[in-house]
Amino acid sequence: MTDWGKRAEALLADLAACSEPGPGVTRLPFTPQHRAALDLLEARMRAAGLAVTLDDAGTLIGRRAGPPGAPTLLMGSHQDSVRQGGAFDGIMGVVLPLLALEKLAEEGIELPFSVEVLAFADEEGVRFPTALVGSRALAGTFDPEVLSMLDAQGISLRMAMSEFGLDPDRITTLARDPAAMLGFVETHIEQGPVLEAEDQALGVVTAICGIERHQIVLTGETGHAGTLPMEGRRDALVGTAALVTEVARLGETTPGLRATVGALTVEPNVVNAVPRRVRMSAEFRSPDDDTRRRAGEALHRFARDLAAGRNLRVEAELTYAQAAQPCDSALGARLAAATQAVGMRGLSLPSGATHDASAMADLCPMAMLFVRCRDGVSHKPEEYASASDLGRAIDALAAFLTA
Ligand code: HGY
Ligand code: MN
Ligand code: MN
Repeated sequence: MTDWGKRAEALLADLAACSEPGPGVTRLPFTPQHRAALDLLEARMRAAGLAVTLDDAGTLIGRRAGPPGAPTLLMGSHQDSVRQGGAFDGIMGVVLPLLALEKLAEEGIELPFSVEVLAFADEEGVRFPTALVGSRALAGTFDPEVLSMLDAQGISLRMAMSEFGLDPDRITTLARDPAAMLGFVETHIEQGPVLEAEDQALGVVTAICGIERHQIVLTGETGHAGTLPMEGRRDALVGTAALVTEVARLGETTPGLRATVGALTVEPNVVNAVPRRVRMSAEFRSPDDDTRRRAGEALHRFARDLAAGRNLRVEAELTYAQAAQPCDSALGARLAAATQAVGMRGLSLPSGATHDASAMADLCPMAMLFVRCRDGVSHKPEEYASASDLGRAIDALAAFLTA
């Protein structure tokens, strides 16, 4: 009797090694680590009898064809990680449906439709200030403008994709025909504490929160830390500190809003000079889009007033936005029934994290299966899902495919 959870755990461990050195997993898109993960996945997909292709958005596609003319069910998630992230976020959603197909093949079960397992290149938006490149390509909502966006080394997304062997100018030809799609099902570690608190291995997602990201740059004047008088200083970091506190205050006082400053760069960033320029990120998330937008607008107003009061120059830009996205209730109900078929209660819950599924909703009905997450932690090396929960998810996906 195959222990599918152990098989998944072993493959996820091999994929976790496709990482930059350091704690946890760091696998950014269009990098040698990405290529190593694709090589591993391609070999496993071919061994499972899938036809494998890499599209020009960098999405690896493993296809099991159904009868001629049959519609296609899309499954999958993202291969990329955050920096020093976990071994399950994203990549679990590629491995589990792949092993569910392996399981059905071993049991000699044919499906009346085609299935594609997708490994999207870039969901996190960590390397480039954009995200969901692959899922938006399939949904036909990809904006070629983002190809000019630069990473921290000044490499454009276009350049990174071309050097990865892709043709970025063909991304807009990748849109799928909605009429030929049955739907998209994404399996993902919960990244939160609910399933663990409810003692459930699996749950079905009701909706994916909306998100927006801002970049704010404050510019003042540097000077000698020892000789420049405190009076009249134009210290960009002191101004930024007030902004950071305001982001936290917005999050702490607005129901249903999560607010985070995750990235900060200081120039000249030396102990004995007054900071001249500071760039900060600000991220707002909410299941309600108006709540999120109001927070972003309030922060821009606060930044303008603060800069005027401290004689600083301010540049505030909304760099990314993704609307909240309800999951398809019919597809979700089928997924919930499949979890109950493997002994779960069929719990449903919202997602505070964003996912490729929110982009895929522009193509076809989408649903998400969550897998329990130890201590609810994610985006850190301690992220963990047990082999038995992985096995339960594979059983549920197999039940879903054969329902
Ligand atoms: O940030 C998120 O919610 C996702 O992990 N990209
Ligand atoms: Mn993810
Ligand atoms: Mn993530």
